[in-house]
Amino acid sequence: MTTDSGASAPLCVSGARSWQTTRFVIDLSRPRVMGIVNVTPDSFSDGGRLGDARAAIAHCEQLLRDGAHILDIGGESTRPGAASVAADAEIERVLPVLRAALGLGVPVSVDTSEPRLIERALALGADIVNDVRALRRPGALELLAAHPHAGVCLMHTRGEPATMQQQADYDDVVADVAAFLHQRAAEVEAAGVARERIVIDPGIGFAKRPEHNLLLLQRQHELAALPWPLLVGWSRKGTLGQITGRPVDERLAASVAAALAAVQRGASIVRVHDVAATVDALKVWHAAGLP
Ligand code: HH2
Repeated sequence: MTTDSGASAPLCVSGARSWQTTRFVIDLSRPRVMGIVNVTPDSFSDGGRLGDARAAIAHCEQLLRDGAHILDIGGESTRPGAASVAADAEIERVLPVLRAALGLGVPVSVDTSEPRLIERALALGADIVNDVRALRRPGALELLAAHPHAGVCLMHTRGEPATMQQQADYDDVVADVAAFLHQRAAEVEAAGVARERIVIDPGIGFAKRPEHNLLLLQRQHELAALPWPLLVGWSRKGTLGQITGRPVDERLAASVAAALAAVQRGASIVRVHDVAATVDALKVWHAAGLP
């Protein structure tokens, strides 16, 4: 799946896409599963459960047994309406878990926009920065540009989680999101981050109403046509609740279905809570000759 990074590691195998990160080159010729580790008191689906570092590390180990290819550790809830978290608290939550996760032999991503945490995480050897604000906080882009290899995920959103749903107005959401991602990824490249280090994400549920999220899935091929690999996170999100009428803890089947649909429409990486079910579904999908 991955090869150790470094100057001599091959970036692409037979033309297939890959994602350069600090220690690994992730082969994207097969869909990859990013397992979510929320070290937050208030995440929308699993908040509070992994509050202490030991529980979070045990959860990382479980996600790897379940087949996760990448771990994504976050200390800020970004659900609609979430209060902003103080940088010190976020850093304190994430660093001990990150330190342990970096010893588990897989690429580790830090889900943050906070430049002080980005700096500390990169200094520890984090492989990827997953930023829902696409490196728009002052200093964030410079930190990635100064690093030789770290991967980055640039996501579309508008405003801050507390108020973002008030900005969910689009003439053509797919065209708007594609234009934003195209422009932001080009800016990040121009700042010195090589193309093979960048993936893009439409930001399902971020400043979007259910109809916007569904259009982004129905027309996802328009995003997949952009020159950067696509990461998508549908797991347990509100639009799935709206479609199925189910609360957040009963959205497993809906989440797996959405992940498969995203892969079929060109996503290279799916960000999920339920790793075992998603990995099984992708194995059957692959055995059936689907992408
Ligand atoms: N969604 C969430 C958080 N981070 N990162 C990317 N790249 N894409 C996403 O869709 C995405 C993300 C929100 O989901 P979750 O982490 O489950 O909840 P919370 O933000 O409440 O912790």
